[in-house]
Amino acid sequence: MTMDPDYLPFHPNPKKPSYVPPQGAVDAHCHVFGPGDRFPYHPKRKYTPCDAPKEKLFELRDYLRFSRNVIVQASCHGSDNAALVDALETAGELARGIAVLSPDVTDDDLKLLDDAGVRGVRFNFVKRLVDSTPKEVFTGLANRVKALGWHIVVYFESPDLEDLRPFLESLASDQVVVVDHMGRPDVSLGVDSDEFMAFMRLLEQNPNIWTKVSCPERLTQQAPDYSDVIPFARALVESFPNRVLWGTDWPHPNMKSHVPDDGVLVDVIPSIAVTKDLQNKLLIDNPMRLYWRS
Ligand code: 0GY
Repeated sequence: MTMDPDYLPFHPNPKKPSYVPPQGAVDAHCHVFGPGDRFPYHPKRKYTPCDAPKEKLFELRDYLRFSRNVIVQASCHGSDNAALVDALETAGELARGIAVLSPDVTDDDLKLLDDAGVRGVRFNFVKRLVDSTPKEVFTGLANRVKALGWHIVVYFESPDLEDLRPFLESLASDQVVVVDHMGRPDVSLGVDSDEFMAFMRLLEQNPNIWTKVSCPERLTQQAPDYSDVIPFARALVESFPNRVLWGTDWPHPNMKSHVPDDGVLVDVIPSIAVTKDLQNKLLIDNPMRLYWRS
């Protein structure tokens, strides 16, 4: 059943971005939610989203002049990937997916997900979003999806980095690990802070760790101006040009401070990737290499 969301709905009419992305650009972090009457939300979810169906996502993709999406399973659907798979089947070659898996997933389930276009599994460590999962469960899942050539996407907040570091490094010893939203730095500490330097070091020391330079809307302290987040994203793009991805984060679950305008978010791109070469890597070469190898 479709229910009332407990946060702000997505922007109904974003501005047309002034920035025109290169032909073939990929929005590498976005979600589909429901609709709840067809794809019910998980009974133990920590929030109830507003419906954000595939049709709206694909409309936004075209409006923003993007070509492809990477759709990431969010916590509100638990490990029921049905809405994700449905969106992937509609999009065909224009989308790939990141699933959430329960430990009892069968090899047949994995094959179906792979056939639909899933190329990775997400491990969520954000305490307000999920109950904690033992690391051995994640390690077991990582080993199982390795055979399919999938990678791992992790979501955590910066205070948890040091605890997670050994685990992330062991995952990244033989698999790509993509960190959502720059590891969620506290931008008020500044780009030279010990906290952000520790995140930069994680990427420096682990060539299989990538990150998404996304979600200024969640990190900023001066919304709807995102200039306080730009130095963080720019530092990552310039230091690791071949290991960064960009995404809208549409439909922006759990936004309570303001409603992000996706057109404004696209207009941030040339400030974080300041040359055409960096923009091509961020929006095309990197996501195509990771998600469209097959
Ligand atoms: C995001 C952010 C959030 C939610 C989820 O799985 C989720 O529910 O990822 C959030 O609330 O920070 O990645 O879009």
